Amino acid sequence: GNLHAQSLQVGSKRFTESYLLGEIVSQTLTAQGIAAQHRQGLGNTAILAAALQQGQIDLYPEYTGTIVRELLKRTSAADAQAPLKQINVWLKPLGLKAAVPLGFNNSYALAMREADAARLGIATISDLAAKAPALKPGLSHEFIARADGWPALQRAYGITLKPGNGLDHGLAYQALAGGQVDLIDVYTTDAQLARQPVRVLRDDRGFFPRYDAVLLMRAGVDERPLQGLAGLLPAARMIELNAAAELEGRPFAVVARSFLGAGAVTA
Ligand code: PBE
Repeated sequence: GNLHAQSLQVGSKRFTESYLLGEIVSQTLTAQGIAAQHRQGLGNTAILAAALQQGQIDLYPEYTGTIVRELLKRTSAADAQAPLKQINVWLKPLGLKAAVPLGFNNSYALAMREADAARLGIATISDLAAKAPALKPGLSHEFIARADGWPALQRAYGITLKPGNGLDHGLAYQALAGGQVDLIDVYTTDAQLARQPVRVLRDDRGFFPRYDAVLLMRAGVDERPLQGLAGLLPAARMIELNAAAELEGRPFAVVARSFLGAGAVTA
């Protein structure tokens, strides 16, 4: 076979945390003598899922809520809380499995500038819906289009705001700080959340499912060499790694190497 066929292809989505996890996974495999290549930032969820099903990649970091809502298209509230075992029953007909829960939840949330939220008295998404302030949303492209994103959130809460133009998640905090937009979707492990005066609105109706980070792979991939990563990343640790890459500008591979080198995984 060709070079690709001989080494495991690890994919990642186009945001800081996914790049970092892709590096952590590929370095963990390599450290155990398993040839692996990281295909970085291939695109959004739909692109990664298609690449996996078509065999262009063998595995990539994904999130339970994303698997249930976006890949499996299961809409019930109960399904969103399904344990990994149940998720794997649903994944099996697709030739896929999810394994190695990494230890953190990275949920979508809505956020505003702290000053606006305080002035308008908005603490929850219900407050946002009830007060219907004239805010300009700056939502990420994927969030606007996803099954667990804006249209369903709008329906669940009766929000009347129009979503406006989409933006790249990497630019959202800057656009919020600069006043170009007033309401953004955030990921709860974003490094910038702790560094900016933003208020994350409480999801008081429990709209968002859990988004526990796991590795999604083709059914034939052996997850055992990666089992050492299970539970190694509490949210606070993931946020630190995201900060090292995004705020301190350290290369993904370097951040991943120092995490693994700190005795994170023993082969
Ligand atoms: N997440 C939260 C999403 C984006 C926001 C990381 C779970 C995902 O990549 O599916």
